[in-house]
Amino acid sequence: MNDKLFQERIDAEKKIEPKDWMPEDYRKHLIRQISQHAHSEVIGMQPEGNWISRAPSLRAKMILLAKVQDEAGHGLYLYSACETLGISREELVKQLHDGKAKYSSIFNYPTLSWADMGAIGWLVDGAAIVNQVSLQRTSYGPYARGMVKICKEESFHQRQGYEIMAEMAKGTPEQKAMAQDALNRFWWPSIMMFGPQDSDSPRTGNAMKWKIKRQFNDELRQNFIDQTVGQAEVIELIIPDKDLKWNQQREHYDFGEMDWVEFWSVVNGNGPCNKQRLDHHKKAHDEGEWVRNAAKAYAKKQELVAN
Ligand code: FAQ
Repeated sequence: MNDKLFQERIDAEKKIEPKDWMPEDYRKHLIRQISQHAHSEVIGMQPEGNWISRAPSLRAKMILLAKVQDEAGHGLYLYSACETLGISREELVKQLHDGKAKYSSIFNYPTLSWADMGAIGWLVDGAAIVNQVSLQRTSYGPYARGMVKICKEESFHQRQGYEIMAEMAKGTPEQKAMAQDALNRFWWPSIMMFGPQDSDSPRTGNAMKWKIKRQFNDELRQNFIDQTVGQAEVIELIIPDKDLKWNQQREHYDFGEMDWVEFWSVVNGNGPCNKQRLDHHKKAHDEGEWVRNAAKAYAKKQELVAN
């Protein structure tokens, strides 16, 4: 196998599997993207975990608990997919702790009220689904198959978030104001999840050539906006973008300019909660060392018994 034959396989829509030959840059690109995706799922548990003990009813608490557990599961599928590329879980976590690997900018914003649980499910999971539905057709087999299962669960997450928003929007004026405030704070950060504009996205070229990404950042962002505007209208909440307007010619919504200075600042570690999120992860990882040691010792013992 060589680069040319590999590209022919990709162009023929054949999946690449762990033991197949692949160019070193393809492997590295996948390790970067899949690990960052895994870190996002796991760090993404923190903003919602903040509200488990303060959920307004037992029903709401059970649903949120299940959702946060799902995110842990998504992290595990993704770390496992990444490990098939020849890198260890320990190394991936180290890259996160050393600041070499990123995670989604969205999780560096605080969750200030119960309505934020609604906004995260509706908008953040909604944006994640748009991206991940596209990634179900990614060229690397284990990543593509992981996406299929993850998307099913994300759909439930999106609906639980939308239900919270819908309930609050038709509640008391104070509840409606909380829902609107959550939408105001989470709208633009959710739009930013799709990454930089295509003209400013250094990874897109290879990602599209190798069919790791199947759609451009701007195309996915537009899809998300187009599908979300109507949902906001149904529950009578206002999207905080004065330039948002249906464009009959394009058959898409036009929308305003994102604050790119804020985007890059958060991506580069200077968002409102970057330090808090990473510190919390490091602490939990250190405190969990005895669990990992016990699991390793148990596996070793089982091996000895078997032999
Ligand atoms: N945040 O050249 P591009 C979820 C970085 S899952 C942080 O466009 P690419 C579920 C990018 O890494 C959410 N960094 O890069 C959930 C690159 O830096 P690098 C996560 C960002 O890879 C819900 C540089 O900027 N989903 O939410 C961001 O082609 C609720 C240049 O960018 C995924 O990870 C950003 N927003 O496109 C969990 C999906 N945008 O690595 C809990 C898979 C860009 O060179 C609760 N990933 N950067 O140092 C992807 O689709 C892509 O990696 C993109 C970025 C679209 C994120």
